[in-house]
Amino acid sequence: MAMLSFERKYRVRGGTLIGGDLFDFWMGPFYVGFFGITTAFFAFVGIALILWGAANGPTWNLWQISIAPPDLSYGLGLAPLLEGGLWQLITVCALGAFVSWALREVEICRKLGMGYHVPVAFGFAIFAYFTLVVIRPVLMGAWGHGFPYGIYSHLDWVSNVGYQYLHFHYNPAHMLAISFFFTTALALSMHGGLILSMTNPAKGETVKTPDHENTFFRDAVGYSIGSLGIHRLGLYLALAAVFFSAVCIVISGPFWTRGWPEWWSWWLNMPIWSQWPLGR
Ligand code: UQ2
Repeated sequence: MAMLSFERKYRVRGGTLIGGDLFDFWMGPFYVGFFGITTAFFAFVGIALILWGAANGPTWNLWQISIAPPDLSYGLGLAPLLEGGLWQLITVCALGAFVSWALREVEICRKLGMGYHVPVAFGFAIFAYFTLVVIRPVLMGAWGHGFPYGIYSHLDWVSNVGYQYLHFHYNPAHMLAISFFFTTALALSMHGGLILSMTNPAKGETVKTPDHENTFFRDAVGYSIGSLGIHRLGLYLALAAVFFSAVCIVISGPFWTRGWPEWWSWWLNMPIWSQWPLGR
């Protein structure tokens, strides 16, 4: 079905979670809905607060603008606007906008009778952000453990927090997250390469079929996961990467406060090693 007639057929009432028909309309190509309004509201207020914070800051250099969280001495209390209060309000706006966007995706899925895979996947990204700026700071007793909102400043934060645990690459959840990121890149490059190779035939050749896809990988590695399976695998790998990223930071501080290399003492201290060399 041509896209224009498809959209005419499926751009129908219903599927809304809240507000009934009130916000059930489109603006140009974009579905609005109740959560389109709340997304726009939180995004507008959040960006305005960032601009106001920048105007009260020392620089307009885009790389150096930064909105810092409150000092640790404020604990989990509210801070004055220019001493971290802005960061707190901006965090509320960011979460409001992200969750609104996810719920707007849910409404679109419902209209189309589709599964909720896209909003669920986006939910993992929101969860990772929530872990950084809410769960971990709450577990550690101060909003000051959140990261600053700035291009360079958030990179410095990641570097400093990493070195605080001496060597983050010894964090087991960090190891898993990185492995999942790399495997995601491997799977997507295999999949992208395979799809382009069979849909871009040489002049005079026909577009190839799923049988070609399967046979290529059976010949190459003895196994084909299938054209549906590769997408399930890709989604799983990407979500696992995000999930273990959230785990690796939330255990740093609340669960383990020393250097990550030292965590591996449990392995070095296993009783079995005192038996070595065997027969001593
Ligand atoms: C596949 C398949 C696809 C694919 C790809 C494979 C026809 C279009 C890429 C190959 C995938 C395999 C062998 C699994 C790789 C496992 C990991 C952990 C990277 O079989 O089906 O569909 O795109």
